[in-house]
Amino acid sequence: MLIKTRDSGFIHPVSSEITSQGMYQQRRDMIKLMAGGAAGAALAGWAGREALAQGVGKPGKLAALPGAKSGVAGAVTMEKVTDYKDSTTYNNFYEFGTDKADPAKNAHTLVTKPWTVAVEGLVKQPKTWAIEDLIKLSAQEERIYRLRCVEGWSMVIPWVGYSLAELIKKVEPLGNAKYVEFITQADPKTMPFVGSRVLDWPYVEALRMDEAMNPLTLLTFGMYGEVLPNQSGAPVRLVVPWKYGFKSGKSIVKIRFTDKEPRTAWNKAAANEYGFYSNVNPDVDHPRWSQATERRIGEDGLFAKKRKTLMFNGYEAQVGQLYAGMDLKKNF
Ligand SMILES: Nc1nc2c(c(=O)[nH]1)N[C@H]1C(S)=C(S)[C@@H](COP(=O)(O)O)O[C@H]1N2
Ligand SMILES: [Mo]
Repeated sequence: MLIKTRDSGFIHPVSSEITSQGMYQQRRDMIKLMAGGAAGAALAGWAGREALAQGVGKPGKLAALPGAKSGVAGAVTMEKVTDYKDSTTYNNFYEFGTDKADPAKNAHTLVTKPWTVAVEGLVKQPKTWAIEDLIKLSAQEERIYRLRCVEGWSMVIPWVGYSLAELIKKVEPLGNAKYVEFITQADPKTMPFVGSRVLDWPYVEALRMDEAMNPLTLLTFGMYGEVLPNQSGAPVRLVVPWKYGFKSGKSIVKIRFTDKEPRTAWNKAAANEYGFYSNVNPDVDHPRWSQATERRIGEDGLFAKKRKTLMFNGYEAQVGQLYAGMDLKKNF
């Protein structure tokens, strides 16, 4: 169901996402029931093919991008890694459609070569980087992060990249730079939903400078030892593991240093629902649903238990001090 937001009058599909998530789960449950039960050979065959398509996971055939295991505190979890097929077929990338399956189907039209990232605003060294040079700026690390979507699902992914702090140090922010804004690609020729009124394009996200400098904030070029597939934000995205997934902008083309808190795409769409900080917090409900639990993608069977959502997505030891003294109910 599409709903109208009070703030903007824009139609935005947050409620429909919840519905499609529910349908996805039902379908998976059905498949498992049919595969296991006495549903007959024909159905079992279909379920088998469907399971294969959903995928027991091997990375695709993209270029290798290996990274050494990260030494950053908290950057590697021992939890089971989400199947590649699951994490690359259940995505939010609204430039390619609002259904979770749309990005995997549609993002092949994204042109990732040539690609540049302009670093601008309040820095001593503004520069437009060719993606090839940006990749080489620092050593690639593999970090196994949880990423939790505001809608209540999560994944565990071996990302490849380096701390955004490496780039920030290189470009030398001026003393008055307080925020970093991430502007992503918005090309109506290659992104079929840019031009739809779902969001105010380009998709923009932002962090406070100290959040951007935190070593956990990953400038990400790959996953599972390969370059990012288009639907996951090729050729470069952010992963900010203690914040709701939407803070992790995909297919970044511009990084701008500012002195004022930037307006972000989801904040513009519904300010009462999506605050600037958007830290994962089980104690602060979204106005339309609880944030206390989550569903791990790949554990969505009929009897799978929901997981308890952790404060700062489990990264409290690493980032809790960034918010000392702040009222997290106000600064949600
Ligand atoms: N450019 C862009 N970046 C985006 C989005 C988007 O729609 N467009 N969706 C965000 C949301 S809501 C989430 S949950 C994550 C999902 O990342 P994943 O598909 O790799 O899991 O990407 C974020 N980055
Ligand atoms: Mo999300």
